[in-house]
This record gives sequence, C-alpha cells and structure tokens, in this order.
Amino acid sequence: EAAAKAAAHLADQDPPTIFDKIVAKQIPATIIYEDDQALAFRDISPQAPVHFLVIPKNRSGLTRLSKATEEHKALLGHLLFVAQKVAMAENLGEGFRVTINDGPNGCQSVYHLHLHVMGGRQLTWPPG
Ligand code: DGP
Repeated sequence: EAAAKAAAHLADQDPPTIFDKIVAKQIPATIIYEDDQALAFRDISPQAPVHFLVIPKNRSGLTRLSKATEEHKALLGHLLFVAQKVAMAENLGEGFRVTINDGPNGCQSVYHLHLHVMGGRQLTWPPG
C-alpha cells in the first residue's frame, strides 16, 4: 500500500511522454493489443516486418527498466507475457526478438518503459 503510493507519487513527477498520449488516445497509434495494464502498438519506425511495442499503461515510475523496484515485478512479468502472446497473434512462431533499451548507452529515446518485439525476417546477432 505505502509502496504503491510512493510509486504513484514518483510517476506523477515524471514528465508525460508521447506514450502517455497514445495510452490516453490523444494521438493515434495502431493498437494491436490492450488490457487493463498493458498496451501494444506498432512502432512508428519499424526495424523489421513486424515491430511493435508493449508498454505499461501506467508507468508508475518505470521511465526505464533500471528504475524497477520489487513492486514492479508482477507488471514486468505481465509485459513479457503480453509480448509473446501478441507475437504469436502476429504469426511470429518462427521466432522473434524482445529488446528493452535502457538509458543513453542503450539508445533509449522515450522514457516510458517499453518492450520492442521484432520479427518476420531472419534477425542477426550481435545487435549494433
Ligand atoms: P527507444 O529508442 O527504445 O526508446 O524506442 C522508442 C521507439 O518508439 C522507437 O522505435 C520509435 C517509437 N516511437 C516514438 N514515437 C512514436 C510514436 O509517436 N508512435 C509510435 N507508434 N511509435 C513511436
């Protein structure tokens, strides 16, 4: 209870992101999955034939993965579960990649936690 309040307070202090506007349906996005906690929509700059993002509707302090606390564990698990569920619905049974960019070195550009899910072609490794 106290931890949830602290997380909500922190979230209030984070500036709104473009993804908050997508959650609020204030700007358009191609939404392909939605539940009470998560939203999945197609990336505006796809790096693979299928490239979508999975985000928590309420960031609750999760501007980036490295801000995660014990209270976020269930939400993080849920986002990963949604990633594979939507990947299967997108016919990515041959395989796909889930990526989370964290911070400057991780090339993160939107500070609202998001999972990239990419597939639909042979991906290569290592990434850049
Ligand atoms: P990252 O670098 O990990 O923070 O990735 C942010 C991703 O978000 C990037 O692949 C492009 C995508 N993106 C940024 N703005 C928008 C937007 O307004 N709509 C959609 N659909 N995707 C966006």
